Amino acid sequence: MAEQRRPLVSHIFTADPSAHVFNDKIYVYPSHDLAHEGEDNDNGDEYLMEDYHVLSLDNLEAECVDNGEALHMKDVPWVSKQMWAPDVAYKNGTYYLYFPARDKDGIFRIGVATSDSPVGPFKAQENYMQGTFSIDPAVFIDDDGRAYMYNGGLWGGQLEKWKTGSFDPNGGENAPDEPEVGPMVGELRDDMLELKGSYEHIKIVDENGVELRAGDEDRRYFEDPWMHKYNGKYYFSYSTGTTHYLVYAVGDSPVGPFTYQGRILEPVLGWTTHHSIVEYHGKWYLFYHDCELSNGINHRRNVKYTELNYREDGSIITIEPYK
Ligand code: FUB
Repeated sequence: MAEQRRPLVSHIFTADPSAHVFNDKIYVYPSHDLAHEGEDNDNGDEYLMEDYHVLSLDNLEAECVDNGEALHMKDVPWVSKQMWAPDVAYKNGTYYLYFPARDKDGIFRIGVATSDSPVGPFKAQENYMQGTFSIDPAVFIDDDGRAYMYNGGLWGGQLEKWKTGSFDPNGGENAPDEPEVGPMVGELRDDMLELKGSYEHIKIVDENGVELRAGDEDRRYFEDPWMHKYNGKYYFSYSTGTTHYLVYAVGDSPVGPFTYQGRILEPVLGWTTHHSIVEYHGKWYLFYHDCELSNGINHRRNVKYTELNYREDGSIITIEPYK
């Protein structure tokens, strides 16, 4: 391939790409940004997405195909608005689409929809996954077949409103010298439709084993979790939000703790940065978005990919998006 740092498609705006290889093809599950004229704010009100389209590539030289609408908000009984960053997992002949959206009370929850095809159409469950909250689900199936969902996002994503275990509309981030509000992880049931049991905040620690501080904005978790396994280690990666980095932390268990390692991607054009990491034919790729097509309008994004490389010691070589 193909250093493809160009938008994968340009006929629609796309963001938050979750890439997977199914049957030797690459499938990308993005959000579908709408080109409205609304103002941006810290609550993410400008991200008014209503549906999902699945993109696919027969190989990395092939044209990217938009397989059309795979799920629309109107067909999800519990959703009121804002279908944000999705992910897909495959198990036992079924593709499971995980997606966040606001419920009828305006609270972000995680839903799931199923299909027997990787491009859908997907049929949503009647209700959201019980006990889930906040945004940005990413599902990882370990070598032993156990599946884990990672999720959470601050500010518009409401993660900090769940610190007490129930929704507090006035809940805020912790003080700068207190531990960060960590992302969530929960194992999924065998049927992949609900959490199995515990749903806990993940601990991300520094080189001394101390939990990252809420004020450590260059390193603390903001949103956009992803999990991949490389040489037997669990790589938990995420966006730092306010400082616009994609970073990663490594651990020995899929549920953490994870030790902060460094940056994957320097800031891109646009406020948000969001990614996935996938292996294809023995090489690793970072899928991400920026706002190239709209010249920097934060809610009109486009997905891209580039190759991702590791050093001998397993560390990731930081990518400069425009060099
Ligand atoms: O696309 C809406 C939100 O923007 C996502 O959920 C976040 O990760 C950020 O990319």
